[in-house]
Amino acid sequence: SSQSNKPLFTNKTRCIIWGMQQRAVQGMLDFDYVCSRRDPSVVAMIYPFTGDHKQKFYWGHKEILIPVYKNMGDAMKNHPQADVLISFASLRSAYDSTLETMDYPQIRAIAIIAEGIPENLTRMLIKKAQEKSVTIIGPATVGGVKPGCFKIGNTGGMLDNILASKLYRPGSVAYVSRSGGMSNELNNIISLNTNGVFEGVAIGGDRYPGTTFMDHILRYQEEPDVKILVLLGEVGGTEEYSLITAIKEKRVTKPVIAWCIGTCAKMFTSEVQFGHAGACANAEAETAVAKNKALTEAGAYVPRSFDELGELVKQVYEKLLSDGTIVVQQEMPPPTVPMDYTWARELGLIRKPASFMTSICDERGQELLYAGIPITDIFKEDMGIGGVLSLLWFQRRLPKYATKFIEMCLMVTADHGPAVSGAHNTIVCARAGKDLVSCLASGLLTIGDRFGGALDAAAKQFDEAHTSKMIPMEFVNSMRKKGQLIMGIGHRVKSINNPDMRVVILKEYAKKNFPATPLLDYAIEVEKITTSKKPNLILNVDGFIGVAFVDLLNNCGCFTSEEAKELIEIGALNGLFVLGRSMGFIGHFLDQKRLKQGLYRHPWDDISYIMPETMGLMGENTDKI
Ligand code: Q5B
Repeated sequence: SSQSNKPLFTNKTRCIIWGMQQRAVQGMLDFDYVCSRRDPSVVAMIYPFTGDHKQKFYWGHKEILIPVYKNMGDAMKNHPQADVLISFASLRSAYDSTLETMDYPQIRAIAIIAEGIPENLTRMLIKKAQEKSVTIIGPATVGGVKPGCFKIGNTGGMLDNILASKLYRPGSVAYVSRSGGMSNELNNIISLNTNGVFEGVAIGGDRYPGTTFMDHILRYQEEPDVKILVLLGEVGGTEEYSLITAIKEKRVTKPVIAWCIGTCAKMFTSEVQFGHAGACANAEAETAVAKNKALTEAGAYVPRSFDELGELVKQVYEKLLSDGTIVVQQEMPPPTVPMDYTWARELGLIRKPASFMTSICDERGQELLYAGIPITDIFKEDMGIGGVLSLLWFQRRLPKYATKFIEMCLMVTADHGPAVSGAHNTIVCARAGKDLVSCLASGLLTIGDRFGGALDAAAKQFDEAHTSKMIPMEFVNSMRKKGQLIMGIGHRVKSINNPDMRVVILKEYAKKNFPATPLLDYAIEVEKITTSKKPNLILNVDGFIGVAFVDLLNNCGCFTSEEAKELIEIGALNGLFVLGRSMGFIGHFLDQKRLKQGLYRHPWDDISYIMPETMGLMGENTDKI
């Protein structure tokens, strides 16, 4: 239709992309780079669903930013040199956005990728495009490519394909096809049999393409560097006859190699609709066979089958080479574009030590795995929280009695009232208006040697004493001599006279179900000594879980003694209290919020203010004042 005398694309063409198509844009930039373009062909993107921002892309080795605009007007205003718009709009928004695009006179060409735009809307777009002298490529197309200059979106495939088909520099053959997929095949066929592609356009598979075969062929006819024309038509429509007329009228004088695909349609008894909306013969003349025959008669080079297309292209090319019409240019190697990391890895070309290692959970596959066990099996086998914990913390299945013991530990440590350090902190934090995570964290941060975090240290102290065959009395005395508290001994409110039922429950279970409890028995002997000194120096809940867990690790048959030691060393047992008590802390947080408790301020009468000067006044230097 329009602009047939001007090159549609040059190596200075700037375009705007409609849609958030990062992969396509990167593909275009890589193409530009291997074409040795000075600047990227994509200057901006339009995406109405986010605010204005910038997207990062690679330009060779460098990183560059391309602006993304919410409004088309802003993109046009800020990039007046852009004269092509590539629209990745969906079939629902393509019509409106293309109409809007045509309101900007700077745009000379629009490629519409969307498939399925209603034909009546496409016809209205075509009408407006003709009025405005805008070239539309598509709809329902991958676009087109002009080697050395410009590539529309995903045309030509990935970089390896572009390099293999030498699309980084122009050849002498220009083609038109309907299909985008087949255009890639043409890139391959032409590059294998000639000095390469000069330009190729896939006009799209719809019944009403924005530009026709002839629009492009007439451009190619006028382009001195195009020496051979290739047409890949297909069953349906009568467009190929326009070329036949043009050849007859000598408006097209360059050699034409043509083939219409869909000759197999004659093997069917009824009419066949191929993949494209326009690929259906409505009359005998629209069949591929009839069109191939007519093209042959008009003097086009028509192979006997698609398979022979390459050979025929080669024959025509060699003829033009020998008569001097085509002069082969010296090959210049294209600049190298670094390969994308993910692609290189997929091809097995590179290896890199991983920054992270993990050995407990894998979420990448179809099903989540905990220590290699699919989540469905975990439920099928009713492994419970104890089972899950043993997989994630210890990387193995533990016997049922052990996973039940773990669950019991979590249950008994779940809460011990609002007065303990952690719950108190959680409450104060909640009353200061903080969120769940902050309040929970504030509570958890109190867990340590004195409160709730004595499990590992208790396990270690008792185990070392027991392994070194110290009798309980020696152990107690040695600790006193060192001036150290025995971890896991002592409680603020529980005592021999007010036994801790949590410990009673766990003790009964361990004695009944564990294969052996040597360390627990040892700790009970120690407790007898400490409680004889002070009734509150009981084996407390931390101490009990600590020593009982050592017995479990050592005797359940699932761990070597080294593994058991390591688990205690790295703090696994305190994890039980942390996890269990998190339940309580969250409970206290929710409780405070529910009770709408206001900011807590500790009462002055509960704080003893002792200032340094006051202390001085009461000291021995009083008489000097
Ligand atoms: N004495 C737990 O102390 C507590 C001694 C000891 C030798 C000991 C203290 C202690 C070790 C750490 C430990 C976990 C601070 C506790 C827990 C969870 C909880 C909490 C809850 C929940 C209690 C009085 C006299 C002194 C001390 C001597 C004390 N402990 N001797 N070994 N371990 N234990 N923590 O009552 O001669 O008079 O100077 O640090 O296992 O946190 O509910 O509250 O579920 O939330 O303040 O159960 O035992 O005793 O420090 O005034 O000592 O006994 O040397 O002797 P108290 P103190 P003396 S379970």
